[in-house]
Amino acid sequence: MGKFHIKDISAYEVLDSRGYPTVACDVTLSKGITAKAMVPSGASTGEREAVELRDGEKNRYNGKGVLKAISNVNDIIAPALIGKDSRKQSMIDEIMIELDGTDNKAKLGANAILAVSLAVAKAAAKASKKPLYRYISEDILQEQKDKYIMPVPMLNVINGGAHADNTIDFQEFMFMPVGAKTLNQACQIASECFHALQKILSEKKFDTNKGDEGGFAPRLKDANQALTLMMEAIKKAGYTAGVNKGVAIALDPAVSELYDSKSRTYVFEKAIKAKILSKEKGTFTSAKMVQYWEALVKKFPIISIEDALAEKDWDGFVELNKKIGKTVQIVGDDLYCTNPKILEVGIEKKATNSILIKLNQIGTLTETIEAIKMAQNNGWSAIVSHRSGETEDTTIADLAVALGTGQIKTGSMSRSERIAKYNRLIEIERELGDMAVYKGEKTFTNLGR
Ligand code: 2PG
Ligand code: MG
Repeated sequence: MGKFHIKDISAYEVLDSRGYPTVACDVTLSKGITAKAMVPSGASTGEREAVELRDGEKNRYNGKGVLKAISNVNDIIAPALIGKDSRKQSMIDEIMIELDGTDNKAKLGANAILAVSLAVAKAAAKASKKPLYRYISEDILQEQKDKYIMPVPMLNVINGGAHADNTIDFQEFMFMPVGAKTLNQACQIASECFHALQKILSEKKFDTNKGDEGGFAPRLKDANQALTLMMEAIKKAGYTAGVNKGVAIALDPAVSELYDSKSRTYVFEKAIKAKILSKEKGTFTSAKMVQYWEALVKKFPIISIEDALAEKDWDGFVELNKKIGKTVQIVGDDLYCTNPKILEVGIEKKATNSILIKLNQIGTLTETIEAIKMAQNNGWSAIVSHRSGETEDTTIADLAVALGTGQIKTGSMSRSERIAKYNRLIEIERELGDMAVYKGEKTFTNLGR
């Protein structure tokens, strides 16, 4: 057996950033090289995501244990992969897809399969003596690059929706430091704006507690108020707010969470509960939602909106993309669930102009890369993303650089599971030296901006 052959695969339970169990997996190659991967977990999940297998035993971790997924790795996946060449990523992923046999990885669990898929890639990278981003680029994609694109980060500094116990129905309000010259400088700008926001919030007597992704979770009135505070913070930190200079704003309202399929309306439940809106004022039709976004992007320097409509509201997406998609990035997250088959439908319908990429929504590295490439080949952007439940695993940083996505969404400027990804990007940029390119405002030239 050569040094790339898999000798052992061993999975076990670890904890994610919310303190819930998740799958970790160690892969050992024949000459003793080992690599570990850990799987993240979402809270506002899309209905068509691959299955995250949980034990459901109420007396253990409130049913959230992942021991079944772990035994699926150790007892079913490991015997099928031991002895295989770790560099054959697509073959390895295909074996697991076949072993599972369902179209949503319901039998073995996407959490089981992904842990193995990523640990195998990391082990092969180590055995190739290459950093993961270079291994993915040169060996998996078979691309020789003289420049690598460093992603512009989307930093989620105000958390609401399913990620925070406050009054804001929309989930994420993000800074995008498009005016930076390097990723390193983007982190500096983001950190300064984040801390300016903290000062402003506490001066105005708002809560500076944090939500799941390390952004603030104040009890605000509405999106308008959140955006106004962000604009103040950008200014206070000494930067300009703008879509093509300084700091732009990106949103993920994640409104699948607000959608009532029966009445086909969006219900702002948190605002209604907090008596900020009446039931009537807090209930939007799809057309009203589209109008709302059209007005909001005129008022604030918003460059990107993710899940602006619900995953079931395809017509609403098509309408919004028609109205503002020429100048605003319209991103589908719950809508596509990183699934190349669903993405194909979106491209056909012109439902959005961008896709959010989350490895655990689909469950293998190979299918994730397929989704990114499909988007890029159709002139769309693909944004690599964390989940609200994360670990210290930094694979997504390497993936964004390897695939040249130009954008990454990985949380706020606090909480180590988020910062770990920024620190990995800083490390990659340093290692690449002149080979690293931060495109900044040029990221959105396809939008006529
Ligand atoms: C999202 C994500 C990550 P979750 O909706 O984009 O920010 O949240 O992981 O809870 O689905
Ligand atoms: Mg989302």
